[in-house]
Amino acid sequence: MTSLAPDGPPRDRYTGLIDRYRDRLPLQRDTAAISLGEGDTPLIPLSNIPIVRDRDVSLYAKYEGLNPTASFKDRGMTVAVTKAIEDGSRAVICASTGNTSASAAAYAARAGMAAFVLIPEGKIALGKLAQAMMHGALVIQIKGNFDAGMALVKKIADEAPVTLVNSVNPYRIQGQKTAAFEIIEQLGGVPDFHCLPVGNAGNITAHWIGYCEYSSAAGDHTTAACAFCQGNCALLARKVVDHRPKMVGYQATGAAPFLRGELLDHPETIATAIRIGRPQSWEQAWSASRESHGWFDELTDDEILAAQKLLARSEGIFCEPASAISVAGALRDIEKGTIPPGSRVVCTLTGHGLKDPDTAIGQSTAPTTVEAEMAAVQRVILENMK
Ligand code: AN7
Repeated sequence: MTSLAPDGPPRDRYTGLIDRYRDRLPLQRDTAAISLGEGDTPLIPLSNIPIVRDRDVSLYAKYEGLNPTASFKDRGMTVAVTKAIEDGSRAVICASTGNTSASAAAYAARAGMAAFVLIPEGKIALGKLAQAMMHGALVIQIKGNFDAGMALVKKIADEAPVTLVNSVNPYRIQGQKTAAFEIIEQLGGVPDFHCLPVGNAGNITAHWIGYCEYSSAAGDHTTAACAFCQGNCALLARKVVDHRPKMVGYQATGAAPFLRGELLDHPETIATAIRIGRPQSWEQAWSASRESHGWFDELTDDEILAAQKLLARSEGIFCEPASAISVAGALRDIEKGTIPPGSRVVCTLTGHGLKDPDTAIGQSTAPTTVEAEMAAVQRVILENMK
Protein backbone atom coordinates (compact mmCIF):
# COMPACT_ATOMS: atom_id res chain seq x y z
CA MET A 1 0.00 0.00 0.00
CA THR A 2 2.96 2.31 0.32
CA SER A 3 3.59 4.94 -2.35
CA LEU A 4 7.33 4.94 -1.68
CA ALA A 5 9.76 3.33 -4.09
CA PRO A 6 10.77 -0.23 -3.09
CA ASP A 7 14.28 0.95 -2.24
CA GLY A 8 12.98 3.98 -0.33
CA PRO A 9 13.36 4.39 3.39
CA PRO A 10 11.25 2.24 5.68
CA ARG A 11 7.93 3.87 6.47
CA ASP A 12 8.48 3.95 10.17
CA ARG A 13 11.65 6.06 9.98
CA TYR A 14 11.04 9.71 9.23
CA THR A 15 13.52 11.05 6.67
CA GLY A 16 12.28 14.54 5.83
CA LEU A 17 9.32 16.13 4.14
CA ILE A 18 10.38 15.44 0.55
CA ASP A 19 10.37 11.68 1.19
CA ARG A 20 7.09 12.04 3.08
CA TYR A 21 5.21 14.20 0.55
CA ARG A 22 7.11 13.85 -2.75
CA ASP A 23 3.92 13.06 -4.66
CA ARG A 24 2.62 16.47 -3.64
CA LEU A 25 5.80 18.38 -4.56
CA PRO A 26 7.01 19.55 -7.99
CA LEU A 27 10.20 17.45 -7.97
CA GLN A 28 11.25 14.62 -10.22
CA ARG A 29 10.80 11.16 -8.71
CA ASP A 30 14.47 10.27 -8.74
CA THR A 31 16.11 13.49 -7.55
CA ALA A 32 17.89 12.87 -4.25
CA ALA A 33 16.51 15.15 -1.55
CA ILE A 34 18.86 17.69 0.03
CA SER A 35 17.47 17.09 3.48
CA LEU A 36 18.31 17.53 7.13
CA GLY A 37 15.21 15.67 8.31
CA GLU A 38 13.05 18.82 8.41
CA GLY A 39 9.32 18.75 9.13
CA ASP A 40 7.39 16.37 11.40
CA THR A 41 7.43 19.02 14.13
CA PRO A 42 5.27 18.60 17.25
CA LEU A 43 1.78 20.01 17.63
CA ILE A 44 1.64 20.87 21.32
CA PRO A 45 -1.62 21.50 23.21
CA LEU A 46 -1.45 24.72 25.25
CA SER A 47 -3.51 23.97 28.31
CA ASN A 48 -2.02 26.05 31.11
CA ILE A 49 -3.27 29.48 30.02
CA PRO A 50 -6.45 30.30 32.00
CA ILE A 51 -8.39 32.11 29.25
CA VAL A 52 -7.98 29.06 26.98
CA ARG A 53 -9.53 26.80 29.60
CA ASP A 54 -12.25 29.31 30.52
CA ARG A 55 -13.43 29.59 26.94
CA ASP A 56 -13.17 25.89 26.23
CA VAL A 57 -10.86 26.52 23.29
CA SER A 58 -8.46 23.83 22.03
CA LEU A 59 -5.27 25.78 21.38
CA TYR A 60 -2.21 24.15 19.82
CA ALA A 61 1.29 25.35 19.01
CA LYS A 62 2.93 23.97 15.87
CA TYR A 63 6.51 24.25 17.10
CA GLU A 64 8.45 24.98 13.94
CA GLY A 65 11.45 26.04 15.99
CA LEU A 66 12.28 22.33 16.18
CA ASN A 67 13.28 22.16 12.52
CA PRO A 68 17.00 21.50 11.79
CA THR A 69 18.03 25.17 11.66
CA ALA A 70 15.36 26.05 14.23
CA SER A 71 12.80 27.76 12.00
CA PHE A 72 10.01 26.93 9.53
CA LYS A 73 12.22 28.12 6.67
CA ASP A 74 13.76 24.64 6.39
CA ARG A 75 10.52 23.29 4.91
CA GLY A 76 10.81 25.56 1.92
CA MET A 77 14.57 25.41 1.74
CA THR A 78 14.82 21.63 1.35
CA VAL A 79 12.58 21.83 -1.73
CA ALA A 80 14.15 25.01 -3.18
CA VAL A 81 17.71 23.71 -2.83
CA THR A 82 16.82 20.22 -4.07
CA LYS A 83 15.21 21.87 -7.11
CA ALA A 84 18.23 24.15 -7.61
CA ILE A 85 20.47 21.05 -7.74
CA GLU A 86 18.00 19.36 -10.11
CA ASP A 87 18.35 22.41 -12.37
CA GLY A 88 22.17 22.36 -12.23
CA SER A 89 22.59 25.53 -10.16
CA ARG A 90 25.82 26.08 -8.21
CA ALA A 91 24.88 28.95 -5.90
CA VAL A 92 21.98 30.40 -3.94
CA ILE A 93 21.26 33.96 -2.86
CA CYS A 94 18.72 35.56 -0.54
CA ALA A 95 17.91 38.67 1.43
CA SER A 96 16.91 37.92 4.98
CA THR A 97 15.83 39.15 8.37
CA GLY A 98 17.87 36.17 9.61
CA ASN A 99 16.10 32.83 9.45
CA THR A 100 16.11 32.47 5.67
CA SER A 101 19.84 33.18 5.64
CA ALA A 102 20.49 30.54 8.33
CA SER A 103 18.46 27.94 6.46
CA ALA A 104 19.86 28.80 3.03
CA ALA A 105 23.41 28.63 4.39
CA ALA A 106 22.84 25.21 5.95
CA TYR A 107 21.11 23.59 2.97
CA ALA A 108 23.61 25.11 0.51
CA ALA A 109 26.44 23.67 2.63
CA ARG A 110 24.81 20.25 2.51
CA ALA A 111 24.33 20.51 -1.24
CA GLY A 112 27.90 21.71 -1.85
CA MET A 113 26.69 25.04 -3.21
CA ALA A 114 27.82 28.59 -2.51
CA ALA A 115 25.46 30.80 -0.50
CA PHE A 116 25.28 34.60 -0.59
CA VAL A 117 23.08 36.28 1.98
CA LEU A 118 22.16 39.95 2.38
CA ILE A 119 21.12 41.01 5.87
CA PRO A 120 20.18 44.38 7.38
CA GLU A 121 23.17 45.61 9.39
CA GLY A 122 22.58 45.37 13.15
CA LYS A 123 18.99 44.16 12.78
CA ILE A 124 19.27 40.40 12.85
CA ALA A 125 19.25 38.22 15.94
CA LEU A 126 22.61 36.89 17.08
CA GLY A 127 21.85 33.18 16.68
CA LYS A 128 20.82 33.61 13.06
CA LEU A 129 23.98 35.53 12.23
CA ALA A 130 26.05 32.82 13.92
CA GLN A 131 24.34 30.16 11.80
CA ALA A 132 24.89 31.90 8.46
CA MET A 133 28.56 32.53 9.33
CA MET A 134 29.18 29.03 10.68
CA HIS A 135 27.72 27.32 7.59
CA GLY A 136 30.13 29.27 5.43
CA ALA A 137 27.79 31.64 3.60
CA LEU A 138 29.15 34.91 2.31
CA VAL A 139 27.34 37.28 4.65
CA ILE A 140 26.83 40.75 3.22
CA GLN A 141 25.47 43.31 5.67
CA ILE A 142 23.68 46.16 3.96
CA LYS A 143 23.07 49.62 5.38
CA GLY A 144 19.39 49.27 4.71
CA ASN A 145 16.45 47.07 5.67
CA PHE A 146 15.19 43.70 4.42
CA ASP A 147 13.07 45.30 1.68
CA ALA A 148 16.13 47.06 0.23
CA GLY A 149 18.01 43.76 0.31
CA MET A 150 15.14 41.99 -1.40
CA ALA A 151 15.15 44.49 -4.29
CA LEU A 152 18.90 43.94 -4.71
CA VAL A 153 18.89 40.13 -4.71
CA LYS A 154 16.04 39.99 -7.22
CA LYS A 155 18.12 42.05 -9.66
CA ILE A 156 21.25 39.99 -9.03
CA ALA A 157 19.41 36.70 -9.57
CA ASP A 158 18.02 38.07 -12.84
CA GLU A 159 21.50 38.72 -14.14
CA ALA A 160 23.83 36.18 -12.54
CA PRO A 161 23.76 32.36 -12.41
CA VAL A 162 22.53 32.18 -8.82
CA THR A 163 19.21 30.76 -7.60
CA LEU A 164 17.07 33.13 -5.54
CA VAL A 165 15.79 31.24 -2.49
CA ASN A 166 13.52 33.84 -0.93
CA SER A 167 9.85 32.86 -0.87
CA VAL A 168 9.31 34.45 -4.31
CA ASN A 169 10.88 31.15 -5.36
CA PRO A 170 7.74 29.01 -5.80
CA TYR A 171 9.50 25.87 -4.52
CA ARG A 172 9.89 27.52 -1.11
CA ILE A 173 6.11 27.93 -0.86
CA GLN A 174 5.59 24.35 -2.04
CA GLY A 175 7.77 23.01 0.77
CA GLN A 176 6.16 25.21 3.39
CA LYS A 177 2.64 24.07 2.53
CA THR A 178 3.50 20.69 4.09
CA ALA A 179 3.06 22.23 7.55
CA ALA A 180 -0.69 22.37 6.86
CA PHE A 181 -0.68 18.69 5.79
CA GLU A 182 1.02 17.71 9.04
CA ILE A 183 -1.40 19.72 11.16
CA ILE A 184 -4.41 17.96 9.62
CA GLU A 185 -2.77 14.58 10.17
CA GLN A 186 -1.74 15.39 13.75
CA LEU A 187 -5.14 16.79 14.71
CA GLY A 188 -7.06 14.13 12.85
CA GLY A 189 -9.01 16.99 11.31
CA VAL A 190 -8.86 20.64 10.32
CA PRO A 191 -8.45 23.53 12.77
CA ASP A 192 -11.11 26.24 12.75
CA PHE A 193 -8.52 29.02 12.94
CA HIS A 194 -4.88 29.09 11.95
CA CYS A 195 -2.94 31.99 13.49
CA LEU A 196 0.51 32.99 12.33
CA PRO A 197 2.94 35.90 12.12
CA VAL A 198 3.06 37.74 8.81
CA GLY A 199 6.22 39.39 7.51
CA ASN A 200 7.00 38.71 3.87
CA ALA A 201 3.68 36.78 3.80
CA GLY A 202 5.08 33.61 2.22
CA ASN A 203 4.08 31.36 5.10
CA ILE A 204 0.42 32.37 5.30
CA THR A 205 0.26 31.89 1.52
CA ALA A 206 1.88 28.45 1.77
CA HIS A 207 -0.38 27.25 4.57
CA TRP A 208 -3.48 28.29 2.67
CA ILE A 209 -2.29 26.36 -0.40
CA GLY A 210 -1.68 23.33 1.83
CA TYR A 211 -5.12 23.42 3.41
CA CYS A 212 -6.79 23.91 0.03
CA GLU A 213 -4.89 21.00 -1.52
CA TYR A 214 -5.73 18.69 1.33
CA SER A 215 -9.40 19.55 1.26
CA SER A 216 -9.65 19.10 -2.50
CA ALA A 217 -7.86 15.75 -2.23
CA ALA A 218 -10.43 14.80 0.39
CA GLY A 219 -13.22 15.73 -2.02
CA ASP A 220 -11.69 13.63 -4.81
CA HIS A 221 -10.66 10.81 -2.58
CA THR A 222 -11.50 7.53 -4.24
CA THR A 223 -8.35 5.45 -4.08
CA ALA A 224 -7.06 3.50 -1.12
CA ALA A 225 -3.48 4.76 -1.47
CA CYS A 226 -2.96 8.48 -1.81
CA ALA A 227 0.09 10.64 -1.32
CA PHE A 228 -1.18 12.06 1.92
CA CYS A 229 -2.07 8.89 3.68
CA GLN A 230 0.58 6.60 2.21
CA GLY A 231 -1.70 3.65 2.56
CA ASN A 232 -3.49 4.85 5.65
CA CYS A 233 -6.48 6.57 4.20
CA ALA A 234 -8.67 6.45 7.26
CA LEU A 235 -8.43 10.18 7.78
CA LEU A 236 -9.80 11.13 4.39
CA ALA A 237 -12.26 8.25 4.30
CA ARG A 238 -13.77 9.44 7.57
CA LYS A 239 -14.39 12.77 5.87
CA VAL A 240 -12.84 14.77 8.69
CA VAL A 241 -11.33 17.17 6.17
CA ASP A 242 -14.65 18.88 5.71
CA HIS A 243 -13.65 22.54 5.87
CA ARG A 244 -10.70 24.91 5.68
CA PRO A 245 -9.50 27.08 8.56
CA LYS A 246 -9.85 30.83 8.76
CA MET A 247 -6.36 32.24 8.26
CA VAL A 248 -5.48 34.91 10.82
CA GLY A 249 -2.29 36.93 10.22
CA TYR A 250 -0.70 39.08 12.91
CA GLN A 251 1.79 41.88 12.36
CA ALA A 252 3.81 44.10 14.68
CA THR A 253 2.28 47.57 14.96
CA GLY A 254 5.40 49.26 13.59
CA ALA A 255 5.61 46.89 10.63
CA ALA A 256 2.01 46.29 9.62
CA PRO A 257 1.46 46.99 5.91
CA PHE A 258 -1.59 44.66 5.87
CA LEU A 259 -3.23 46.81 8.54
CA ARG A 260 -2.31 50.09 6.86
CA GLY A 261 -3.47 48.77 3.50
CA GLU A 262 -0.26 49.89 1.79
CA LEU A 263 3.44 49.10 1.56
CA LEU A 264 5.66 50.82 4.13
CA ASP A 265 9.14 52.30 3.82
CA HIS A 266 10.29 52.29 7.44
CA PRO A 267 9.10 49.17 9.28
CA GLU A 268 10.18 48.96 12.92
CA THR A 269 9.71 46.29 15.60
CA ILE A 270 11.69 44.39 18.22
CA ALA A 271 10.58 41.23 16.38
CA THR A 272 13.31 41.70 13.75
CA ALA A 273 12.23 38.57 11.86
CA ILE A 274 9.08 40.39 10.71
CA ARG A 275 10.57 43.88 10.32
CA ILE A 276 9.28 43.99 6.74
CA GLY A 277 7.35 46.80 5.01
CA ARG A 278 7.05 45.44 1.48
CA PRO A 279 5.78 41.84 1.66
CA GLN A 280 6.61 39.91 -1.50
CA SER A 281 3.45 37.76 -1.26
CA TRP A 282 1.17 40.80 -0.79
CA GLU A 283 -1.58 39.75 -3.22
CA GLN A 284 -1.46 36.06 -2.29
CA ALA A 285 -1.82 36.80 1.42
CA TRP A 286 -4.81 39.08 0.79
CA SER A 287 -6.40 36.25 -1.21
CA ALA A 288 -5.75 33.72 1.58
CA SER A 289 -7.31 36.07 4.10
CA ARG A 290 -10.34 36.82 1.92
CA GLU A 291 -10.99 33.27 0.69
CA SER A 292 -10.68 31.80 4.19
CA HIS A 293 -12.81 34.54 5.77
CA GLY A 294 -9.90 35.35 8.05
CA TRP A 295 -8.39 38.68 9.03
CA PHE A 296 -5.19 40.60 9.83
CA ASP A 297 -4.51 42.31 13.12
CA GLU A 298 -1.61 44.03 14.83
CA LEU A 299 0.13 43.80 18.22
CA THR A 300 2.58 46.09 19.96
CA ASP A 301 6.13 45.05 20.81
CA ASP A 302 5.14 44.91 24.49
CA GLU A 303 2.27 42.52 23.74
CA ILE A 304 4.61 40.34 21.67
CA LEU A 305 7.19 40.11 24.45
CA ALA A 306 4.53 39.41 27.08
CA ALA A 307 3.29 36.44 25.03
CA GLN A 308 6.84 35.18 24.51
CA LYS A 309 7.35 35.20 28.28
CA LEU A 310 3.96 33.62 28.97
CA LEU A 311 4.73 30.71 26.65
CA ALA A 312 8.15 30.20 28.17
CA ARG A 313 6.92 30.37 31.77
CA SER A 314 3.55 28.68 31.67
CA GLU A 315 3.97 26.19 28.85
CA GLY A 316 7.73 25.52 28.75
CA ILE A 317 8.00 26.61 25.13
CA PHE A 318 10.73 29.02 24.06
CA CYS A 319 10.02 30.74 20.75
CA GLU A 320 11.44 33.89 19.23
CA PRO A 321 9.52 37.19 19.50
CA ALA A 322 8.11 37.11 15.94
CA SER A 323 6.66 33.67 16.64
CA ALA A 324 5.01 34.72 19.90
CA ILE A 325 2.84 37.21 18.04
CA SER A 326 0.65 34.32 16.84
CA VAL A 327 -0.18 33.36 20.43
CA ALA A 328 -0.46 36.99 21.56
CA GLY A 329 -3.02 37.60 18.83
CA ALA A 330 -4.90 34.34 19.33
CA LEU A 331 -5.27 34.94 23.08
CA ARG A 332 -6.60 38.44 22.48
CA ASP A 333 -9.07 37.16 19.88
CA ILE A 334 -10.17 34.34 22.19
CA GLU A 335 -10.78 36.90 24.93
CA LYS A 336 -12.67 39.24 22.57
CA GLY A 337 -14.71 36.34 21.22
CA THR A 338 -13.58 36.90 17.62
CA ILE A 339 -12.35 33.34 18.06
CA PRO A 340 -15.46 31.82 19.67
CA PRO A 341 -15.67 29.33 22.55
CA GLY A 342 -15.24 25.72 21.52
CA SER A 343 -12.93 26.55 18.59
CA ARG A 344 -9.94 24.47 17.57
CA VAL A 345 -7.00 26.85 17.01
CA VAL A 346 -3.45 26.29 15.75
CA CYS A 347 -0.70 28.88 16.23
CA THR A 348 2.52 28.52 14.28
CA LEU A 349 5.62 29.14 16.40
CA THR A 350 7.90 29.92 13.48
CA GLY A 351 11.31 30.01 15.15
CA HIS A 352 13.16 28.91 18.30
CA GLY A 353 13.79 31.34 21.15
CA LEU A 354 17.51 30.54 21.17
CA LYS A 355 17.79 32.44 17.89
CA ASP A 356 17.55 35.70 19.79
CA PRO A 357 19.31 35.42 23.17
CA ASP A 358 19.69 39.19 23.53
CA THR A 359 15.94 39.84 23.58
CA ALA A 360 15.35 36.95 25.98
CA ILE A 361 18.03 38.04 28.43
CA GLY A 362 16.98 41.68 28.12
CA GLN A 363 13.51 40.93 29.48
CA SER A 364 14.51 38.48 32.21
CA THR A 365 15.86 39.01 35.72
CA ALA A 366 19.66 38.93 35.72
CA PRO A 367 21.25 35.95 37.52
CA THR A 368 22.28 36.59 41.14
CA THR A 369 25.99 36.20 41.83
CA VAL A 370 27.12 35.02 45.26
CA GLU A 371 30.21 33.45 46.84
CA ALA A 372 30.53 29.67 46.36
CA GLU A 373 29.48 29.09 49.97
CA MET A 374 26.49 27.32 51.45
CA ALA A 375 25.43 30.27 53.59
CA ALA A 376 25.37 32.67 50.65
CA VAL A 377 23.44 30.28 48.40
CA GLN A 378 20.96 29.48 51.19
CA ARG A 379 20.42 33.16 51.93
CA VAL A 380 19.54 34.01 48.35
CA ILE A 381 17.17 31.00 48.04
CA LEU A 382 15.38 31.94 51.26
CA GLU A 383 15.08 35.56 50.17
CA ASN A 384 13.43 34.52 46.94
CA MET A 385 11.02 32.09 48.54
CA LYS A 386 9.30 34.86 50.54
C1 AN7 B 1 10.56 33.56 12.96
O1 AN7 B 1 14.22 35.15 7.32
O2 AN7 B 1 11.54 36.90 6.11
O3 AN7 B 1 5.44 36.03 6.46
O4 AN7 B 1 14.18 36.65 5.79
O5 AN7 B 1 11.78 34.43 10.58
O6 AN7 B 1 6.56 33.99 5.52
O7 AN7 B 1 7.83 36.12 5.80
C2 AN7 B 1 11.61 35.64 8.08
C3 AN7 B 1 10.29 35.64 8.38
C4 AN7 B 1 7.77 34.75 10.92
C5 AN7 B 1 7.44 35.74 8.71
N1 AN7 B 1 8.49 34.25 11.92
O8 AN7 B 1 7.13 34.77 7.75
C6 AN7 B 1 13.61 35.99 6.66
C7 AN7 B 1 12.18 36.22 6.89
C8 AN7 B 1 9.82 34.14 11.81
C9 AN7 B 1 10.46 34.56 10.64
C10 AN7 B 1 8.34 35.19 9.75
C11 AN7 B 1 9.71 35.12 9.60
P1 AN7 B 1 6.70 35.25 6.28
